[in-house]
Amino acid sequence: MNKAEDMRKVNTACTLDCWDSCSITASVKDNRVVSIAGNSANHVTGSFVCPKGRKHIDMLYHPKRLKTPLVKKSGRWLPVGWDEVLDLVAEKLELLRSSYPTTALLHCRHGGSTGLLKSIEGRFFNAYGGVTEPTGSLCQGAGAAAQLYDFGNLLSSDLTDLVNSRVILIWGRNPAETGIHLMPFIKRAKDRGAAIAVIDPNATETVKSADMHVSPLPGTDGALALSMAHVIIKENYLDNDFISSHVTGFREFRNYVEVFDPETAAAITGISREGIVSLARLYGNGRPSSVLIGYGVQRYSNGGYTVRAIDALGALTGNIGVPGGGIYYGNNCGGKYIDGELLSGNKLKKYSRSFPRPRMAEFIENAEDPPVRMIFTSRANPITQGMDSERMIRAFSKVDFKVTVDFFMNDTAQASDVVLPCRHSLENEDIVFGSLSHCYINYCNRAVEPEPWVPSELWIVNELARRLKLEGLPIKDEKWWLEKAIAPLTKASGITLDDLKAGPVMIPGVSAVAWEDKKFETPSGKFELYSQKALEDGYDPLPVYIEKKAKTSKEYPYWLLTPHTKSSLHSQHYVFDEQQTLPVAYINPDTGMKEGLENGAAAVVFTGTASLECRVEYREGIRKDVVMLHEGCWIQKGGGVNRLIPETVSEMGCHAAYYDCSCGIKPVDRQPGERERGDASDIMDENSNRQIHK
Ligand SMILES: Nc1nc2c(c(=O)[nH]1)N[C@H]1C(S)=C(S)[C@@H](COP(=O)(O)OP(=O)(O)OC[C@H]3O[C@@H](n4cnc5c(=O)[nH]c(N)nc54)[C@H](O)[C@@H]3O)O[C@H]1N2
Ligand SMILES: Nc1nc2c(c(=O)[nH]1)N[C@H]1C(S)=C(S)[C@@H](COP(=O)(O)OP(=O)(O)OC[C@H]3O[C@@H](n4cnc5c(=O)[nH]c(N)nc54)[C@H](O)[C@@H]3O)O[C@H]1N2
Ligand code: SF4
Ligand SMILES: [Mo]
Repeated sequence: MNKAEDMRKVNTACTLDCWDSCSITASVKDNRVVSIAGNSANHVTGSFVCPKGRKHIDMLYHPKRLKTPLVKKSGRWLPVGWDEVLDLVAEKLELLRSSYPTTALLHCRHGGSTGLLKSIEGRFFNAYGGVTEPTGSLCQGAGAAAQLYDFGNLLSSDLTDLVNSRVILIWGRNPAETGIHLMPFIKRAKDRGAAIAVIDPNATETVKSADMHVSPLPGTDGALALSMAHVIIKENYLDNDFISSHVTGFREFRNYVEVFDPETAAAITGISREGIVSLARLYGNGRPSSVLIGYGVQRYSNGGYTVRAIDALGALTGNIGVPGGGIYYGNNCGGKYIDGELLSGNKLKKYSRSFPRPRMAEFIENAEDPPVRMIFTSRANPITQGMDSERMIRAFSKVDFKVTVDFFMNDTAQASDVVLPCRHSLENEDIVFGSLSHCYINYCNRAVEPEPWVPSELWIVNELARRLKLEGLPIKDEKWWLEKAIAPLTKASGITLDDLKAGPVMIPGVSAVAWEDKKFETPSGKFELYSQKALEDGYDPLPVYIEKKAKTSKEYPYWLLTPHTKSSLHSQHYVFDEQQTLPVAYINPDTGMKEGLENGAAAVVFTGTASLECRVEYREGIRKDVVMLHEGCWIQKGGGVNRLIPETVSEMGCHAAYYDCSCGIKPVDRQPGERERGDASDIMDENSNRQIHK
């Protein structure tokens, strides 16, 4: 057999929690993935995969990938067999169930993998009796709540439609680093003459592709948008037909924005009067204009109103539901074709309890009736990625028994009592749908047979269900679950699992232009500038401007921004960082001069919550009142920016207001002989670092 015949190409998808959910093809030889390429059958993600996508191979074969279940005994990790560990976990579950309502268990899952079947634990825990689960969001919840008030759903046009735009505002979003497949569409629009403006207090890679960079004071974009609305109304860039047929509350909104004249807004946002007027004119004149709203803009305690104010610009100018005119934020296309109840098993639960996701540590500390006695974490790294990491570590340490399912000994695994390894998406059958960039459903065909020691999450919960004699979780294989999960799709369109296996399939009936029919899913059927529903929920019915919670002061004169880094999907790719390196704090060179910090100097960033040693890097173009550190680096590797950030919640959507935080920065004041930084060992159990692999 020659080499070419040995190589197999397997259709699958990138399961990282990224906007793009790329359709990919894995080349496999001798049961080993040798390369990963984009699958051009997906017209949005095409043949390109980003470095993180290619790194799935290194993840799969990483020497530190967990090879066996580990149990912490007297502070040391001991490898144990699967039967032993599952007996132990089942025994703890049995004990908990006999002593408390099952809500004494907190199930923390997040976006580690977007595979549909990975959520089967939801059904397991509901069959078990119903457990404590998070509500709200660490990701896009404030803006999502806003869009539900305005549009009644989250829909975005196909990215190809951007080439019809004459103006594109990229607002608090950084696609060049966080969602790369958008960039070719931006470029195409630009080549056809579109003007591109980026609104971001940071000088990102995306800014380099723009014609205009507007850099507001963090968390003041609501005032900027309302002032643009003021200009749009005053200078009559309105689409009166759209407003009269499809918008509620224009009069009330017009009255409200009267006070947001550009002078007033300039004082709030730090953008000049002229800057505000020209941005409003650019957008208003565009026809059609699009806005790509990112998630950075809503990680504030006023983030929901901010997104509502930006949405309003589309409604005033009729840039909604027309080719080239759109407000892009999220995309719920396809959800109705998946049987959510099947995988969640919501109807099975006897007990239920929820807590606000951004306040997980506080909840664990204070929960009563029952207290939290067990935490089961999967596809999540709450200690590194949740708010207030040190508080989270303390909260974890108070809970009797913690189980984490993961590939690696990350910070959350380290703070657990049992760690269970699991399969990578290249070793699993699964389905990925719900990309924010396109409306394809991807089937993950199993690329390689896993080592016998790596079970799927499905197998793990099946084994636990068998031990606990749970009736609500039938012991079935992947095919059975996936076929049932897509039953609504098959019923509506005839698309079967075999069709999906053959390559990416476009969700049927999705219009390339979102809201083309102007049938909004709000109570009135219109775009709601005035939302009665918001009023009933305790909010202002209009998109109003409220100030964010955090304040700068003499001690904390800077805004701490902690956005996502290009090189890692959250904490996941920091597994490749062997060395403990200081996190980088990006500041404007003028800020460096002012604080006595040279480029490359060691510095301490401090907030009212904690401090972190880092290395300064000058960045031209970043606001002078901003200190920027990327999120994601593990605490055990010297990172942990979320140690600095208190548990702060947005006004709507119960969302983590990570960027609503002020800080100071100063040179390191180290005594001779003192170690380079106060690293994680002061807050993490040093023994848990010692891992034994047999
Ligand atoms: N490489 C990589 N890609 C990723 C991820 C990753 O971790 N790494 N994560 C994925 C996930 S889960 C998500 S949610 C998305 C997020 O994707 P994005 O929304 O693009 O990313 P963020 O880093 O949240 O923030 C975007 C920008 O908002 C800016 N920003 C912060 N505050 C303000 C403000 O007050 N006003 C304005 N106008 N801008 C502000 C930040 O400076 C940042 O450049 O990315 C996804 N893609
Ligand atoms: N400061 C600050 N903090 C932030 C943000 C910010 O902008 N600033 N952004 C927030 C956002 S948008 C998000 S989405 C969250 C992300 O928060 P998380 O989803 O908790 O973050 P990840 O680092 O992606 O951790 C996912 C874990 O899942 C594991 N994993 C991957 N695949 C699988 C699998 O198939 N099975 C199992 N069991 N585990 C798997 C990975 O190894 C990793 O340890 O972080 C939030 N945190
Ligand atoms: S991380 Fe995002 S852009 Fe990269 S391969 Fe995965 S889905 Fe595609
Ligand atoms: Mo996210």
